[in-house]
Amino acid sequence: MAILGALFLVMYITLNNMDVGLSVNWHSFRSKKYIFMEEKLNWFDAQTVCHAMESFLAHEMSADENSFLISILNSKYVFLKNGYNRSYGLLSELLHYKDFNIFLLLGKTAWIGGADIHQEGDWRWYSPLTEMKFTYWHSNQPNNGRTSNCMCYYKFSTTVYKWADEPCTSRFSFVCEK
Ligand SMILES: [Ca+2]
Repeated sequence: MAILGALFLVMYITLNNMDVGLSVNWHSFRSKKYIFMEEKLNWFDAQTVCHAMESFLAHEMSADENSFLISILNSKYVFLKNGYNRSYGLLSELLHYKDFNIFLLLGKTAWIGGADIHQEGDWRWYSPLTEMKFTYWHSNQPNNGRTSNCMCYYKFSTTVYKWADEPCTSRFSFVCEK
């Protein structure tokens, strides 16, 4: 019990001395740049925020671009800052903060720029409206008909990220691309 108490005390002191201060950055992959936004917005507001940053929700995705985004999603961590606030970062960035070793793995749903708003079942990249040449739907997705017209990365129980359809009014984190 004493050991457990000491462990909690060490954790408490560590948390209260953390000041990680990570900033959110664009991640480059070949000619594209991606940013992972932690704010939870509906699909339309997410697209508006991307536009304000001269970008779009991630779109026109190839197989390797999709793999890159999933690798980022799988390595996303939340750092605990001063015990209460959160600061987000990537596992690779953690290497720059060797003193900080307490973090939680995030399992996040994130909007990307696919939708079938214009015509049910005709999934395209928005916008501009572009044909979807590569797809990465989960085996039973899209499965929600007219209720769900927007696309996201969803972490399924098999612990893999795949594409899923969700109601556009749901509020999720999102990925912009420029
Ligand atoms: Ca639909």
